[in-house]
Amino acid sequence: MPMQMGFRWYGEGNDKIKLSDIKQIPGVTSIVWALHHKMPGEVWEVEEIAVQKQLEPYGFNMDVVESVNVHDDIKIGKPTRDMYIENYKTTMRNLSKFGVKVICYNFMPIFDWTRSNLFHPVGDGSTALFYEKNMIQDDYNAMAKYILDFTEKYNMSFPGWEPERMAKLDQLFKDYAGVDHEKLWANLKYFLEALMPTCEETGIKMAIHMDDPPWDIFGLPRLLTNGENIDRFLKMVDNPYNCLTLCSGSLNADPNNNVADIVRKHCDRIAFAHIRNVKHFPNGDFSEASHRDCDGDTGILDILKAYHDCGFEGYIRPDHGRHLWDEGPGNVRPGYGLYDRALGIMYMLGVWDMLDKLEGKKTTV
Ligand SMILES: [Mn+2]
Repeated sequence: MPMQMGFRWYGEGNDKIKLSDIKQIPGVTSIVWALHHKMPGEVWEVEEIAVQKQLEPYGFNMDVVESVNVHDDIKIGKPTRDMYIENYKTTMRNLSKFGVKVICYNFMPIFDWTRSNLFHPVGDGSTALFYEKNMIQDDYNAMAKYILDFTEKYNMSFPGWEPERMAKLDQLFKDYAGVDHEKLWANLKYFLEALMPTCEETGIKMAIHMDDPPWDIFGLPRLLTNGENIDRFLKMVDNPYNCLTLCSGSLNADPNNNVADIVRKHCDRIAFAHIRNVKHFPNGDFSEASHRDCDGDTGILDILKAYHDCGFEGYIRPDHGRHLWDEGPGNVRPGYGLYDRALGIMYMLGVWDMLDKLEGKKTTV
């Protein structure tokens, strides 16, 4: 099976982009979706999942879910984790009834992706997500307030930034007080070992997303941060269903990470590839950039070549894009506009098609 190109879509009524818009981007086969109204730990019911059959008339598959979020009790290792793991298994079995093949998830304590500015000028009139190192130091409440004020003002929700959870931040920090790196590794192992039989039963791969940014923030441990820790993760539960969502932009926020090398080393365990370009500044700040190789420092061409060389048969999606033209606060999900992701797809498929051609292969969807 050839590589499949995906596009993340937040669902009817929750995303201004229409499926008919996405249909006009050449080469997209897969809508990367989720039930965004579900809280971490809740079972996704069959009737709720069935709504996604709306993708079928457009010829899109629903193979990849991003994300089924993991309840904090599992990450902390509370006794209640077993109940939440059982719920997770039920969700997997329900998803498998609709042909889902990959679940993307993450294991970051409390906070999901973290940025200091959602609409930072890139310099050409567009804006992008930005990380100002000095802004993300001690005051987690200030950072959370910036994100939540934004979501409230524009009446949107971000996965991983549920207001219900964020309202209990101080309590969550207390709950995580004893969870250091080793405890978090052990809790991740416990979670995955419990799920592997259900993966084998349902054929679903669990694909962990890299931590974004790939370093500890606010004193909270982060694990999926570099090549060495990825090696450890894959060995820890050495099962073909224990896979990666290799996010190039998350990893390359640390310029010491060589994403192409990781692709070559672990291609068979990468179920899902996020391709995003990042531009670094000397003071440690970084900005997200267009997918064009020379617009950032991530090595997009090397990464695509690595996937192509190893015969990658998983799913690729453009990760975040810039906000272009009329896209701005209030009419676009930060990082998830239509235009720059569409441009990113065309750039990636252009590279991919040429690599196919150089090998004498016929270009396919
Ligand atoms: Mn990503």
